[in-house]
Amino acid sequence: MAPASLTRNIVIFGETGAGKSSVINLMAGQQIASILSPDSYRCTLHWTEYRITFENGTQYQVFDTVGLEEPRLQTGEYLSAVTNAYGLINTLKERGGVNLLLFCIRGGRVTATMQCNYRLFFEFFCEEKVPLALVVTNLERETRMEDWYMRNGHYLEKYNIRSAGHACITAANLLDGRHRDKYEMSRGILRGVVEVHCNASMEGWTGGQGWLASFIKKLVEFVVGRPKKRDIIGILTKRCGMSKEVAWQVVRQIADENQS
Ligand SMILES: Nc1nc2c(ncn2[C@@H]2O[C@H](COP(=O)(O)OP(=O)(O)OP(=O)(O)O)[C@@H](O)[C@H]2O)c(=O)[nH]1
Ligand SMILES: [Mg+2]
Repeated sequence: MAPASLTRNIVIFGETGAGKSSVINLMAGQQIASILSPDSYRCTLHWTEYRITFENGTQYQVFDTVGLEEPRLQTGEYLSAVTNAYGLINTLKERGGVNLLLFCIRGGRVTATMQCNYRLFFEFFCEEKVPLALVVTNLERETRMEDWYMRNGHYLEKYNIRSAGHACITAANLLDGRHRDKYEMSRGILRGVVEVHCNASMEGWTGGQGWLASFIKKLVEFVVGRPKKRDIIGILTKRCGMSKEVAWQVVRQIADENQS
């Protein structure tokens, strides 16, 4: 069995303004992540890390990521996303792998961008190997926050967004009256979902054989135009620190996958 002191790694993702930083603060019980700074550096799959310890001593390392803002990426954004993905998977590998994905969405309409973020993180980055829990925010106006899921769960399924569990919550800290009670209640709901799905006995996922080539190829689906081989070699050598030989191997793997 895994030692009790083991840190679980959580990747949280979702569109800007979905409430990721607020969810981290709610989970932590203190303000550790800054809320919405529109001027901050935003590049798909760029990440910031936070450490959270629950009262029972369980430690979590939460990776707060930048998601897609729209379903399409320009070539430059695509190349930066590849660089960030490579950095993130290597960092996660050093820490023992991903144990849980938290997909943060605002309780409203289900959109195509939500679906793209789900595909990017769950299908492409984690190859469907990591449990995913949905965190639905902005639900303080619901009489019972869980009702949102009753009404909307089937829309998510229509977009092929599937989750192992969900937390219907409010993550807004500055509310008063009964909304304040819902905020406190939300902490319990969120922590419960994290504890249930962040299985300590299951090894963290670190990306399998040929992960990078496979990720690069899948991500092309979101790109406007067709990225050039020499641009991919360029970022793998200049920004990911690979030798030319290894970068060529990756590009050849992508081509092999295309043929098979
Ligand atoms: N009413 C309400 N507001 C919320 C809730 N969650 C977050 N907010 C507000 O929504 C805004 C965005 O929240 P953030 O937590 O910064 O969202 P984010 O996903 O981290 O955004 P980025 O860092 O830009 O990607 C802030 O003004 C929050 O106070 C919620 O459950 N209810
Ligand atoms: Mg944030």
